Amino acid sequence: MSADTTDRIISWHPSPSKPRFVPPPGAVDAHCHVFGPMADFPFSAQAKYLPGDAGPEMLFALRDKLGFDRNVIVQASCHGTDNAATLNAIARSGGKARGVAVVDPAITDAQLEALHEGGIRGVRFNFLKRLVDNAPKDTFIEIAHRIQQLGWHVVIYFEADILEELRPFLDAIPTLIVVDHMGRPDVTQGPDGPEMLAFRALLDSREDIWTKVTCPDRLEEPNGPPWNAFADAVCPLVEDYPNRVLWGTDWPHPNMQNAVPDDGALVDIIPRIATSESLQRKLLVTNPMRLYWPDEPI
Ligand code: 0GY
Repeated sequence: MSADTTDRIISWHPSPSKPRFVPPPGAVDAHCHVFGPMADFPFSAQAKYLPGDAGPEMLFALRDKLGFDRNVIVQASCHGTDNAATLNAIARSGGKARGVAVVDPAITDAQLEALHEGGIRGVRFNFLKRLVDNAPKDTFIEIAHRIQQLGWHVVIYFEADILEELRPFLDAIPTLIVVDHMGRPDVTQGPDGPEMLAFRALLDSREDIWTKVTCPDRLEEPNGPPWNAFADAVCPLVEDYPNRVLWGTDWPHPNMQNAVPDDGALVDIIPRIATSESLQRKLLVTNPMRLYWPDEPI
């Protein structure tokens, strides 16, 4: 995809509101991305969307405005397997960011070590056909075995309709797994709807499957706020799996250009899904710190 043939997409709010909810000290935005800047970090030739520049300075300004302390930057599909933009953002964070990479199967052990040095602590496997051309399960399993030695985990992005098909693949992953956006269930079915129950069955199958309770804007139609269906469906999940949940903004909200969410409103859903200070601290501080900064005291 080239910049001269396609308009670049802006998918983030120009002036997000200041949230009413004040995150606890040390709060981590555990799912966000950077785009470019393209002049320094060109997008992949296989990118399915061509975003505007949303670099580290913008991300860190939003972090401060929302009252967060740290970021986990997930390599976005538009950068393919070149993690330079993500590494650049981590390097500019002064220790306040770590990352999740997307890697080519041909990556060498030395290159994996360099990613670790650069702050990467996981790899992402993306199964969304609108984002990637293929998702080779056998290759992913091989990669998972290699990154296990670094103490990393696997982040998986899939939609609810392929959960059952993916179960043998998920069972074969030897590391801790984090599922993006709960595997995108239909939250309008409610907390006991079939897709939420299927996802709970996955969580119950292994103690080391975590999830991001993220993206009401992607999971609820029509898009909110107040995202009541999301809050109703997700609140019991946070209560039942309090040590295995993460939260993030998803900024700069890839592909949400037609329904750009206000990041302040997204933060204000936190006390509706994590209803006590204890749950909020686990969701925003203890859990992400255990996964991404295990070397630092909490
Ligand atoms: C997300 C969701 C999306 C995009 C990506 O890597 C990406 O491009 O993750 C999406 O379009 O659903 O989690 O950011």
